[in-house]
Amino acid sequence: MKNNFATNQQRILVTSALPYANGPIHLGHLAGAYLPADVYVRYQRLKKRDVLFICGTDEHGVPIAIAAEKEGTTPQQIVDRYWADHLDTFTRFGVSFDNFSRTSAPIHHETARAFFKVIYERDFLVERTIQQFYCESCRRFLADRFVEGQCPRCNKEGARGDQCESCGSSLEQTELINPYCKVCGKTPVLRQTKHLFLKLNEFQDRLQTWLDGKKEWKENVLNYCRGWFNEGLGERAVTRDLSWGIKVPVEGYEDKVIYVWFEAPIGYVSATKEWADKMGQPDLWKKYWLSPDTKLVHFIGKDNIVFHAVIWPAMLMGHGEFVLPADIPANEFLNLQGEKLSTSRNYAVWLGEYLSKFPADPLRYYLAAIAPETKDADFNWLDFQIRNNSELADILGNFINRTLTFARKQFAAAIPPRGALDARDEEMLQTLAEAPAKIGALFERYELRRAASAIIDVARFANKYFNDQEPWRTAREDRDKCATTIHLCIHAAQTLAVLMAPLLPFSAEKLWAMLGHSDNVHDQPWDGCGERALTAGHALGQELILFSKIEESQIEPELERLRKALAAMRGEPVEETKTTAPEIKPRISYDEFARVDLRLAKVVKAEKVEKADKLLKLELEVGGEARTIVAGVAKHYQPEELVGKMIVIVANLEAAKIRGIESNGMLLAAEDGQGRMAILSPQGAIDSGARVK
Ligand code: B3M
Ligand code: ZN
Repeated sequence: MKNNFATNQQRILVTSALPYANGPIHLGHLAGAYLPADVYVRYQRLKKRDVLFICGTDEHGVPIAIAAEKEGTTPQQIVDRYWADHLDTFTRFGVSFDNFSRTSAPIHHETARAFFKVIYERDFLVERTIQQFYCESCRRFLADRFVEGQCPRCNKEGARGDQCESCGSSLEQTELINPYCKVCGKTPVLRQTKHLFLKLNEFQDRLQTWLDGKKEWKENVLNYCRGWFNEGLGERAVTRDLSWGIKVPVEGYEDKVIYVWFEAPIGYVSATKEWADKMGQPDLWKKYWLSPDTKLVHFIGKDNIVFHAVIWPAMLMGHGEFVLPADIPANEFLNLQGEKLSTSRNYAVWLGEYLSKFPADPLRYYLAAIAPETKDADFNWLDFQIRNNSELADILGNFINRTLTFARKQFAAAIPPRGALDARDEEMLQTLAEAPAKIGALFERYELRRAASAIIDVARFANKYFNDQEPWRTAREDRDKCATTIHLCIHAAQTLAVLMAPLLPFSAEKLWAMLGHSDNVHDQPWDGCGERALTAGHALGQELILFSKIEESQIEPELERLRKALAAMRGEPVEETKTTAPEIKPRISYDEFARVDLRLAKVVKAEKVEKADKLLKLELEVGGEARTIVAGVAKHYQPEELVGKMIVIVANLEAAKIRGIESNGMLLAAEDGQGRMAILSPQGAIDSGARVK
């Protein structure tokens, strides 16, 4: 039902948010706008749809101008460096853009100015004179982030002229308390300046009606827009007093530039034009942008929602010629080891650095498996290691490996013939036949988490089939049956290669070659890939390890670096890592221990304790009795993860009032020297209230 792909819409234009060219790409970027888009595009290519994938760097705006001043270089030099860096790291991560352009390109300047002119001529812009901060020592107006000060909402220092990062409020720069110039630190003065404002208010009704028709959109995106509509759309300044940017094409505004958020989305159009030029067919871009049949999909992170789902569609409506977005699957944020990312404090995992140590596919897999689709997600190195080792290596990789090793040993590395089928064989074939439609539907709806686990499920099923059919036994007792089993396992491997191609493109290519194919796995048809017949006698290729295990020694340095960055961020001394467990306490008698009444308890309800970021309030059921406890586990567990779980509590601990809540007991959890925590749970089925001894 969520699949809004009408059959006449065979043309899809996919964009990923244009990353700012003032810093390297990190995992937060990937999880938000790049990996989901790439997987979607790769899938659509296998579906043989006409799909075009467009991106490029966002090279204007205040942060880039400031960075250049700080480094004593030009903005152009900075953006040149990062454009090349982004293209390189995206390519190595397997992001398959059809064109990766940049907003400093002449074609973008032309396109953006022409767009702006149309909006101006259609009377959607109005001139307003406003008071703006001016730095007398730098002799310029301080646009947006050039001015900082104390936030009028949360009182934190370092709020920027457009937004406070601490509390997230969007601000008018004149609201800042004790404002100062970001470059020289002096207190600015207010001066008059004129700007052009987009009459966003005139679009509110049309936008609302348009969005009302987008029932299948993600709830987070729709909610966000509703919030904006409820507040009422106002006029928004779309020009800036800056020198770095695209000159405003209106008389009297020659010394001002177009606001970066006005011109950046037009970059999607210019990047398509640039692609068409490169293809030698300059008009080809029109097929995508000027046709109402194009399904335009913008992949973004949640901080970009208002610009893509409200302002950009208003601009498109005002312009009148271009297709409107068909979908905007925005993702939530990715945290890192339980904390918010901070690029300025180096509390981030940088893609380039990752790729210098690990292959791309395990990260693609892990980011898909934990994708922040409906709520913020957490990147955790240990979890990354575990999922790589236990899912990619032990399930998917192992199945491929045992199948191909067996085929080499028993059938001279050629596909054995398929004989009579038993019920298990039929079941295997049916699973493979159904997999493309099932997994395809998930890709179609951008459900990476479920798609990743569905792919592993196919491999898990195939592994079980291998075990159940016992080919090592039938190799001696029933050669035909053994041949059939291995034939079907290779069939499963071939199906898996196509199924995993959108998510694990490099491993899919490797596997395709291992199966003895010389063509490209990314050119195969998705439809029917589970039913594609195998030719008996076809020679298999060279066996390779598909997924290597990741060792603890490989992730330890990563954790160490993040621990240090975090300590520095908090101004704490950098502690040396405790690798040994804490010292054992003095011995006690059995009787002393026996006074502690440990019981199993079932978590019925869990919720955060207000204004206490470490605490969860847990409602428990202990052998038919209800209890409430407060536990300091909120940094490590989400409330919903715990509901239904059986835990161990100290049942006879004296009651304590914690944040006004009476806590009757304490849960048992283990904690190590690295800040990790694990709640203890029983193995096996057992009733709550049972005594633990
Ligand atoms: N450069 C903001 C960001 O990277 C911005 C996106 C532009 S998309 C047109 O978050
Ligand atoms: Zn200044």
